[in-house]
Amino acid sequence: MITSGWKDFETLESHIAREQTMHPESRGVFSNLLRRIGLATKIISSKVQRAGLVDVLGKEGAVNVQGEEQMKLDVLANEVVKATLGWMPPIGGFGTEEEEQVTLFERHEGEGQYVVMFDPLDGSSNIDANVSVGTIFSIHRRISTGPKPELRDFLQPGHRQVAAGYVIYGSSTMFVYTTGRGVHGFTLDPEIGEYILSHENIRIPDRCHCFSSNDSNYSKWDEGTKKFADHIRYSKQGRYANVTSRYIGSLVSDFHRNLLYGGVFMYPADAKTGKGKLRLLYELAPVAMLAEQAGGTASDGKQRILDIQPTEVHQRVPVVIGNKEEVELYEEFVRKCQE
Ligand code: AHM
Ligand code: MG
Repeated sequence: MITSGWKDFETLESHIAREQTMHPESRGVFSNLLRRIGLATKIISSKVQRAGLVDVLGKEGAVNVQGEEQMKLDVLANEVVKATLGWMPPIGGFGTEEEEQVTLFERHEGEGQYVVMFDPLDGSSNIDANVSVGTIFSIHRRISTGPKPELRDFLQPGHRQVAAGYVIYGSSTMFVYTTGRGVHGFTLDPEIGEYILSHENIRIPDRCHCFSSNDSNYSKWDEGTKKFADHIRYSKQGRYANVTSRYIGSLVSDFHRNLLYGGVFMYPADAKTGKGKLRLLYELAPVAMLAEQAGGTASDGKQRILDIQPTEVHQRVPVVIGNKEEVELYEEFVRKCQE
């Protein structure tokens, strides 16, 4: 069908090019990088879609740096990301959930300005059941100046990200990203193989429609967290009159749904260990940037996720993310219970 207006056909490529014109000093290096991420995710999308047909379902037989069993598709997605991006001169280094060490490249002068972090296939424990999974990315400009990046280039707080986003492999494949100028979503048209702008300037609706957490962990939460969860789910009053529980167990999918419907997602700390499950650098910082750009926010219960100074690449932190009102309410519940 031919629809009217050039905007109907705005592709990820043209959107990135238009964004680039907002930065007259830009030489297109960063835009190329984003485009290339688009390509990597198209390849992963095709693998995910054919997963039942080719031998990529099931466990790889190895355990990753997190101590988690790797699925074959985790390994495949990681390889695709590396092969598609590793050679690019603007990338000084990258880190992924699947590898303990970050990879550093020695580039020519004036190159290697960015470091990129990925969760190549988030939510992959769901993959054999055909549940939506995703790829998450985070891009920082390097702060070191030598020929090779250093660890501190990766250990930057999330508010310094120059771009972040995810791709959700669901009933359709969507690329959602921000460069700090709003959140934009593109749906992959499988017939032409292009991401087409379908969700311009996404804003999280000002209502708490969904409450998302892994409820089987309830007994492990601290008092403030339990009270907050009970209040949102069971008070059935005012703003929470129509709240509903929704949890997929795939961060990208849970976050994406709440971004579009309004609500709050949390993966709080285990009260005994004080530790969260989700990883700061390649899971939470990117989605926190998207949340803020869409009018929401994200916190570890005490401070903004984007203000946390990372200390290690695979650091895990607790999180509550979604509408501002609920995230602030969570902080208040936690504070009151600690007084
Ligand atoms: P993964 O990166 O190994 O897939 O793990 C992260 C996933 C998130 O997508 C999701 O929010 C969370 O783990 C679900 O954890 P749980 O199964 O404990 O509810
Ligand atoms: Mg993950």
